[in-house]
Amino acid sequence: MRSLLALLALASLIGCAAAGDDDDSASPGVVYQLTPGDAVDAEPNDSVAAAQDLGVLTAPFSLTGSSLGCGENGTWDTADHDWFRFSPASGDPITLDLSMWEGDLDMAVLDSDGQLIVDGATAGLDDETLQIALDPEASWLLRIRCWQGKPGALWRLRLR
Ligand SMILES: [Ca+2]
Ligand SMILES: [Ca+2]
Repeated sequence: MRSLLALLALASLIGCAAAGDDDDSASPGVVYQLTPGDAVDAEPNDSVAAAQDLGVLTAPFSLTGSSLGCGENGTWDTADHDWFRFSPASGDPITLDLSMWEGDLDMAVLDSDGQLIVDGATAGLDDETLQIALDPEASWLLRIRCWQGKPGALWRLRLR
């Protein structure tokens, strides 16, 4: 699965000559590739019902993936939604850092009923950070989706 994802990411990046993201090193001919995290975005995970179960997470932890599609014209219709289910190892505050390449991604944490707890959406291409303390006895949902950018936009989430 990991090699497939790497291949997909590679395929989507080859030929992307325009440097339109927040990575100053972006230049034609450069192929971006992410070292897979402790867990990797596995499609299909496009709904709460299909959320990928990450189990109990202990910092430091990393999750990598790609947004196969991004939103267009102010809607999410064409965006790849990536849903994950997890429980923190403790009730201590955790920090979630989302780094992204080739897209403007948003992340949010929701409760198991799908009620929004915290939304990290900020306009623009800056990386996003959330700090939150969650009940370890409950399970929580993490949603990552691409508002605008290139299909195949890569992302890395770090839990610390
Ligand atoms: Ca995805
Ligand atoms: Ca997905």
